[in-house]
Formats: sequence, structure tokens, C-alpha cells
Amino acid sequence: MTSGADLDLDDPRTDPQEVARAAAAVIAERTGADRHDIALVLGSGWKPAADALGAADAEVDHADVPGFSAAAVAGHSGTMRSIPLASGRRALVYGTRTHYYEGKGVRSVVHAVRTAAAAGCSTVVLTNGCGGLRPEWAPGTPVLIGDHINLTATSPVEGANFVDLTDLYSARLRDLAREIDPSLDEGVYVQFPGPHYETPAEVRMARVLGGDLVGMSTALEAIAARQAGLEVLGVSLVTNAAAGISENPLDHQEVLDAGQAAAQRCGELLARIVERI
Ligand code: 8IG
Repeated sequence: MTSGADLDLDDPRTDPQEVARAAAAVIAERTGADRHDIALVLGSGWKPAADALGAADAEVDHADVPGFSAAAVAGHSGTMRSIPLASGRRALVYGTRTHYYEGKGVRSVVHAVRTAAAAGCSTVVLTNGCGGLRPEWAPGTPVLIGDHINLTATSPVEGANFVDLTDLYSARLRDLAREIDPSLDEGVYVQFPGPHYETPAEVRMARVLGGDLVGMSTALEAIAARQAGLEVLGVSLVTNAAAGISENPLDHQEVLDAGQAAAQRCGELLARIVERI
């Protein structure tokens, strides 16, 4: 077997599964935990909520893990944290994700999810910050993802593997989330390629197609998670009304502020879900 350092995820001859196994081996070595049970990907607005999950007993720099791409900004490649849960299980928490718009390829986008599966996880919680199409969803509203529409025109699945996505977003986990917070709404997440936000016409299109949430992540990761056999929970934080839904122009600061404001609620929600998964 090749060592992790030799594996180039971008090389079409490389098996992404092999890179995921190499990454999982490094995570096990660095965290001292032979396996993890639940992975979480924290999107925009969810970082302040992370602390509610509990204290990490190990933190691993992405730069040290095979396939996790080098930092866009020097010294800021991000970290993953290993958190022992009260339930006796262990969470692997990714503080950042690779977005499709970064141009590093779809394999990079879904590598964290594949690594989670290789590390032993049976569940992944995918969170994101996104635009909302329903005016009643004020910035700071968490919404369960019931289904998605993938507008990236690509797939993480390679070869003739016809992965069934009928029940991609676990009904069991959505029910569990609603037991914890009965006020949670549910919607269809539409992944656009980004990095620009939508035009108002594109938001109206998303609405006509059956979308409720617009964003730049999650769908490709969820597909890879399903292929890897993971049970998927998706939770969006509506950080802004989608373009044309409100009068206000879109603003990245608004996203950050909404995350701060919603941190308490989102943190509690995540922590309570993760304990019961
Ligand atoms: I935060 O309004 C966030 N991410 N595509 N549209 C898209 N992505 C987003 C948005 C949004 N808000």
C-alpha cells in the first residue's frame, strides 16, 4: 500500500477510497481513537454552535491528513476535532469544508465525508448557511433538509454506480430532530455552484423547481455520504433571505451576524441531536 503522503486525490488513477482510508488512519493515530461514530460538517454560521457539543480531546490540522487540501491562505487549513460524547460515542467535527467553487474538484469536496465513513462513522450531520426562499424564515432560522436539487451538473459518484437517493435525508433523523425541537421546519435545499449568489430570477427558478433553500454546498457531500452507506442529517441555517425575497442586498456580514445570533439555539439543537443519534 502507498503511504498517505504519496496519494494525490486529483490524479484520476488514484482511488479516492484509498485516500479516505489513509486519512482515517492518520486521524486514528493523531486522536488515539480507533474509530469515530458520528461526523459533523460545520457550515457558515454553525461554528459558534460547535462548542455546545463538548470539549475536544484531540484536534488535527487538515494539512496533516491525506487528501485534505493545502490551505488557500497560509496557516489556515482548518482543523478537525475529536469529541467524546456523554453517550460513550465519539464525534469527528470538521470546522471547515471544501466548496465546489474552489475548483479543487468534486473528490476534494466529498473527501471529508468519505474519510468519516472510513473512520467508522455511520452517521453524518451536514450543516450549512444558506439563503431562504420563505419570507417567514427570518435570518437565524434553522431548517431541516428534506431533500435536495443538485444544480452543479456534476456528481461525486464515479463510474456506472447508480446510487439510490430516494430517502437520502434520513426520515428517522429528521423525526428525531423534530422531537427535540417541534418548531423545526423542513425544506428542499438547492445547491448552486457559486461562488456568486443567485440573481432574483434564479431564486424564482429555484422556487418553481420546488426549492426552499439556496446554497453552495451539502448536496454533493450528501450524495457521497449515501454512496458510502452513511445515514445523513442535513440542517441549514437560513442566514439571509435569498436574492429578491427581501428588499435588502445580500451581505456576508449578515451571514456571520445571523450565525452569532443563532449560535445558542443551533448549538443546543446539534448537541441534543448528536447525543441521541
Ligand atoms: I450563507 O443566498 C449563504 N450561502 N447560493 N445563496 C447561495 N448560497 C448562500 C446564500 C445564498 N447565503
